[in-house]
Amino acid sequence: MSSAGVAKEKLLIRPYGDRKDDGVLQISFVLPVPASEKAKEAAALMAKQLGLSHVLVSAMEPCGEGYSFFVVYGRTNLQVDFNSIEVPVVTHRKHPFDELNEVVKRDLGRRIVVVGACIGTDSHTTGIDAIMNMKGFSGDYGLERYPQFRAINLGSQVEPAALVARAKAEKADAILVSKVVTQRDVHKEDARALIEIAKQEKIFETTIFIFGGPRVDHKTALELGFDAGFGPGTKPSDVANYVYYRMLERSGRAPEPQPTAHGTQEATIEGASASPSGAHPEKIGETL
Ligand code: B12
Repeated sequence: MSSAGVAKEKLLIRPYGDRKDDGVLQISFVLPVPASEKAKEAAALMAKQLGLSHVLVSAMEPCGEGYSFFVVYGRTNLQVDFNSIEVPVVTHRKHPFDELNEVVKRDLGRRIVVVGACIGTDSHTTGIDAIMNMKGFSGDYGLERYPQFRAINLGSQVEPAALVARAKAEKADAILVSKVVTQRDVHKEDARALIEIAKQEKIFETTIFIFGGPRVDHKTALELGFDAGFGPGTKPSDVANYVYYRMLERSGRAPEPQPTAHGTQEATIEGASASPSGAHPEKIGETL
């Protein structure tokens, strides 16, 4: 059902291999046995048990001692109704660099303070650096470059408590959290710990929490108590615009999406939006 309560027409889709709707897909996995004809048969059996037909083990490679890696093709008769899927995303204006600095100055009358780090034992600095460092990422300046942002990058292996403490000391408007290692869901564990500490330190309600990393999406971030989640390909300008609009929204001044005064286009910031109903309602406002 659409939000207006009108049933949407179904759009059934399935994987496309050689011909549309043939259901052909490719999976890859590791089995904890050395490569052999028997291991190959085990891989085929695994694929059949997953419900695939026309199974073909197209590659088997040794992968460490006593392990083997497989690429297997097969066909599925499953399908999904594309029109029944709802994913939280937001459309709002995305200002270019100079324009964003202007509107921050005009609308907020001060610099936005953001404090970020890659938390826990995670030593991957490149994600948070891409967003915060002067140089930025993919031709897009980082937050340090914005005159209207004060960006404090604490680097990697920062304990959640240390990040919260620094953010509190700096009266940060937003906390930027990066997690790249996701083994055993450590990213979620650390993210939850950070939110808990922020609540204890009484900055949860007044701060914008942003979660990022290669395996982070907006939905997961909302579930963990963050305002927004940003995944692969995020540009610093996505984050800068998100924080500005979120601050306006929280102060009850968010405008309707519309072309900017400077005539630039509206843009979609993938992965940044208000929450689906029910998730952390105390922190969620209207979609911008
Ligand atoms: C470089 C690298 C390293 C370097 C890191 C150097 C550094 N200074 O960062 C070194 C060699 C140190 C390293 C170490 C390890 N690594 Co490593 N590493 C990589 C590698 C090859 C590239 C990562 C990278 O730099 N990406 C480029 C950045 C720009 O992309 P990104 O992080 O996705 O960031 C973007 C978005 O995600 C988003 N984003 C990220 N953070 C944030 C934060 C905010 C607030 C926002 C808004 C957005 C955002 O914006 C960014 C720009 O678009 C990846 C594999 C790969 N090809 O991705 C493995 C990888 C990440 N490493 C991996 C592992 C396992 C490790 C080790 C644990 C290995 C080991 N056993 O010792 C150790 C880590 C130890 C530790 N204590 O953390 C695994 C992680 C598996 C998992 N999912 O858990 C990967 C995926 C390799 C693999 N396939 O196994 N690694």
